Amino acid sequence: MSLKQRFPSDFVWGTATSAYQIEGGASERGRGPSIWDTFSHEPGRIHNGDNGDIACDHYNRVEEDIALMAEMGVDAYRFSISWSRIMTDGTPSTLNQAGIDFYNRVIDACAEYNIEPWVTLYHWDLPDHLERTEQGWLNRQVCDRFADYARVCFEHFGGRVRRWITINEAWVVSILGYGQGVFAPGHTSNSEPYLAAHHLLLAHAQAVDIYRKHYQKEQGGQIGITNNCDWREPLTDSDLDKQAAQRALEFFLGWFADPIYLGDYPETMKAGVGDRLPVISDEDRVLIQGSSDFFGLNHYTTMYAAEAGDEPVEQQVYGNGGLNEDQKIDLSVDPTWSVTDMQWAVVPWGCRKMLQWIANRYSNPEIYITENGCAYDDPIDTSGQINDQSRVDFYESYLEECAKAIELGVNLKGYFAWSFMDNFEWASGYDKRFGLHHVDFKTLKRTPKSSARWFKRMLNE
Ligand code: PNW
Repeated sequence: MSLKQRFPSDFVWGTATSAYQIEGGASERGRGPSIWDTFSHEPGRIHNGDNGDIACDHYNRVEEDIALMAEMGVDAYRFSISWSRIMTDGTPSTLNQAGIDFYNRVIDACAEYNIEPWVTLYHWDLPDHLERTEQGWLNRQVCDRFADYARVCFEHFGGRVRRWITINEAWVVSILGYGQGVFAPGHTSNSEPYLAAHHLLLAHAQAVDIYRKHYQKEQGGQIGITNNCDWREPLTDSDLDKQAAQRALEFFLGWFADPIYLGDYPETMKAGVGDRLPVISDEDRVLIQGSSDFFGLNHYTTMYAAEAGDEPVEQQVYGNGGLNEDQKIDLSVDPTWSVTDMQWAVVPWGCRKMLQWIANRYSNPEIYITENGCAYDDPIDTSGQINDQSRVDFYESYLEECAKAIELGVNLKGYFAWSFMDNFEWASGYDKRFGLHHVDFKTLKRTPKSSARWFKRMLNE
């Protein structure tokens, strides 16, 4: 049986991007700055001093890009809306028609090729005005701001968009933005991440409430949230290590998925974080619980987890481990595992175990992998080709494990490859390449890599 045949016939195959990472056109036609514009222009924040001013210039090349996507044969395209492009200062009083027109162009191009748009409302680019004047995600007011923004999107695009993702990776926003300070807005705190996360959850829930009350019936779409989680495998068979791995997953994914599917933060987090963890009030619980029509998962890698006990734990920056002093976990990797350019280990079976963990803990929800992929820098050869065999191997091996998960009863309904093209990889700048299409950042020329052709062949099998 071919790989493709191991997936249901209605399985959704797509690729993904996000606004700040690809669009450029940073101050074109009324777009206001976001916290990522400000952050990336601060010296020392981004590798090489890169920023998203031009990025892939997708703002001016939408049609070309979506034609390339269609060439691959995907069913769906996941992109995000830049909040400050459609509302210069983040509030409806600065509604920007040119911004609305731009996203209509994106949706038109999708329609032309019969590609289903999956729209993320928030992929980290908070309008800078809301950060400067209202303290961004630290102030509960942001939830109403987000709800207003979401309403405008449903109103303008909901007639043609059937899939909405409210927030992308609240964990990254909270931990990397407010804990480790490596992402915008660059704070380092051991309490702000929990407050920001609380508001991210509430903002999501308020937007969902509006969609369900005023738009869902008429527009007939679905709305959910996407969280990221890497797999945590117990280092040994000991009960302590098994508990450590479980605790790590609860601090990572349970933090956001437990309130939505089970109604409260995990007990392990309450114990580890204490009064820095906000309490979900009964009123807020009503909004949050059950607020996702599907389970969006971004998954990249796997690490071993072991009980750290009272040993001083190492705080690993860039993802690994969250605020580790609250979790007391030792993370490690097997030195035989191969790693990508992000130094993220390639462990396909971790993806299957992650899916099974979600299925077990949250009563087998419909899951969409809304991102999975890898960074490798493959050179263009003399004939102009990019032979990225390691990326092909990555996709093939992760999809094998997805197929296995489905065969074991996991309700996996779709898969989006991250990313359609090389782009602005946040603090790593343009140095890390995740694309199925190569982008020459001097000429902005796009070239399909071998992996794009592999995908096309796989989808046509
Ligand atoms: C995700 N971590 O980011 C984002 O959704 C994408 O925008 C990004 O390009 C992609 O994954 C690759 O990085 C993450 O440190 C950034 O664990 C960091 C982490 C996870 C995801």
